[in-house]
Amino acid sequence: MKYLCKITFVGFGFDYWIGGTKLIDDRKWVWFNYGEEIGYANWQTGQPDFPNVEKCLQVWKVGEKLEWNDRTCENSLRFICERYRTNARWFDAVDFCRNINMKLLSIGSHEENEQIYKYIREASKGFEYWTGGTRLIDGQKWVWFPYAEEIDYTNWGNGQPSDPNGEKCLQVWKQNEKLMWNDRPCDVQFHFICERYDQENQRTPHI
Ligand SMILES: [Ca+2]
Ligand SMILES: [Ca+2]
Repeated sequence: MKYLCKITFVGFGFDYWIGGTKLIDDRKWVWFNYGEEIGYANWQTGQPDFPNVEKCLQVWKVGEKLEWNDRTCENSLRFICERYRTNARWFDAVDFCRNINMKLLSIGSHEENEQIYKYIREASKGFEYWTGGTRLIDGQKWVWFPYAEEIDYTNWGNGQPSDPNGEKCLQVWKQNEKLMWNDRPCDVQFHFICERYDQENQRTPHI
């Protein structure tokens, strides 16, 4: 099961993640979804307190108020999230997801393809997205990065994949009200979606 979300306000009880982070350049706090620098801030007294390890923004209940705390991103960032308004080359998208301990989206079944399509439609941020699919290893075999799992379910658009020499990364796009797949050159910039690693599948990445 994959979880789809925008990082806005998710959490349990009185601890909530909000979409602030300084993962982008390790210095500025920005709103994750938009890359905008955070203007208003409501840090709890003494926070932020661990600038080198706590790089995501949490809010929590302090007395009767909601105050801010920097916290390690790994703690409970459990959701697949999209970085809006940002296009990136495939390798940069891989790096970005890795920096937040996630990986680029993989799609393992028709149901997942439909689920992602619904999410993309509702998010309305664009209709061309990188996934973690690539055939960079030998130019032939399509695998999901980073585990190099062979891709078995596919949903190629008409005439795709079209160029084994120049198009080695897997993009999904909206075509005739469906989410179709297309091989594209890895250095083109698209939106992208990161997802969490499967809990059941904690093997060491080997690409
Ligand atoms: Ca803190
Ligand atoms: Ca193509």
